[in-house]
Amino acid sequence: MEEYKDKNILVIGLGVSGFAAAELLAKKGFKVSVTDNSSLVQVKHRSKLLREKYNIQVEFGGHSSAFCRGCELIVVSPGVALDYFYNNALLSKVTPVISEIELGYRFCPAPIIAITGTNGKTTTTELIGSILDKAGRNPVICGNIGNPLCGEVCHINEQNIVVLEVSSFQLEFIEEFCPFIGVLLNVAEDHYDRHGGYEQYKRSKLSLFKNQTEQCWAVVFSELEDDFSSKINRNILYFGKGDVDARVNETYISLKLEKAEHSFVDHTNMLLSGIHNMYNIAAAILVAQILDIPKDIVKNVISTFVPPFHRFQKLGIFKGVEYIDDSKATNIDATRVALESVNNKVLLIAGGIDKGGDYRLICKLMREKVKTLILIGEAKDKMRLAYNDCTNIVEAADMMQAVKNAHNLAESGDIVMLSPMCSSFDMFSSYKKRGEVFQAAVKEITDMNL
Ligand code: UMA
Repeated sequence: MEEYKDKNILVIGLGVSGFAAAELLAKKGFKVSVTDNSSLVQVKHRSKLLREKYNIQVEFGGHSSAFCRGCELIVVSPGVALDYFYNNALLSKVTPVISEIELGYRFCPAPIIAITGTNGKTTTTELIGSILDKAGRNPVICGNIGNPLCGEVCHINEQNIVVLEVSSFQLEFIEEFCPFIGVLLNVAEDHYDRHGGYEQYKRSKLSLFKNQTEQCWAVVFSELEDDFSSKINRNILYFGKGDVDARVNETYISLKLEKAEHSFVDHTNMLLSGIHNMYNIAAAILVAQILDIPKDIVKNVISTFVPPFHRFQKLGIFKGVEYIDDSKATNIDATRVALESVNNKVLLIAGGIDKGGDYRLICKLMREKVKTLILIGEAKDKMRLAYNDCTNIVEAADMMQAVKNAHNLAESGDIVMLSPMCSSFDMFSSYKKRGEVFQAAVKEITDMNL
């Protein structure tokens, strides 16, 4: 970064990433300014802090050409798509652009384990973090999980290991970013509204491995298309079904390195459930193997690991009906996995902001498993059109109404599940908030002690 010492660096977006990037740059003595197109109270608050503490100039409520022009490096927040800036010629296309994780990487003294994939990133990140913690390896867990890498690097030293959840947005503008271990969990339809299509989305995910050297490792799901592996040059370990390094069977996970095939962990008694989580566990086991972590520690952490909230979170059973909060299912594939993980009939609450995927991909499951689909949010019309011939569909104005409908329609043995396939921002501030509102509605209607 020395080449940018006296140059003008512009941070775009003042969410948590933009704030952390600007603060890091200021602390390291760089000239930085920030622009954000909203005037929300949290943006104003962050801009006040940056001005008062570091004398950083902040523009909020819009991106003006006067403010943006003349910058010599751009640090872009993950949620910002740059098309607007180029279309309105606010930025020159030749100005270098890096993402927040690229900036953090350039100041990070510790090795990084980076976890990406369409689904399962947070669970796997937390699981790897817990294993490293129990093994005394000083993990710092950050990234898309909520706390940006830039906000952590000032406290990180060479004794730490960074466990970084990475989204496709964050990978869009990396240059040197090189994780010691890169984990690719799965790739399914998601974020087409931002990336434009599968090929671009896939390219973004694959860039996780592009700078890896001979010392680095890739931990990859074995059932991805063949051309994924051909684009990864480094030491690869696979997890999945079949004869691979960590093999997921019906009831247990086994390792190829073990002399005789036997269970490394038995997944019948774990708090993590569903086949998707077995793949997440298998990936974590391989990471632990690369880092030489004793097996008894790995087994112990896996068997006691409590899954993060709002991810296929089983809330309880009331009058024979089970309630599941899968609010984090913000794409079609995540809901596919959730439906595949249950055996009973489902009253499914879904909808929100459409992300450009093909809902018809799970028509068969809709027919087989979903008794009634209860639609909320902006994507209602598109989803109704997609599933009209698959299942009974009703609409609800809000979450309380949706849960009431589900509750009234459910019979003993059924499951009421929130698994939206969409992002939440039309009705809620985040998927977490959506899950909390769902849980509050379930609590009110059933009187369960959640
Ligand atoms: N903004 C602009 N101009 C624009 C668009 C947005 O100024 O054209 C501003 C907004 O007004 C807002 C700020 O940018 O003030 C928001 O920036 P951001 O969307 O990058 O959000 P952050 O708060 O920095 O949070 C980001 C991730 N958000 C997104 O990728 C959308 C968080 O992931 C992540 O936890 C955080 O960085 C720390 O790394 C959230 C997420 O939804 C949980 N991720 C997606 C997912 O998991 O599917 C990718």
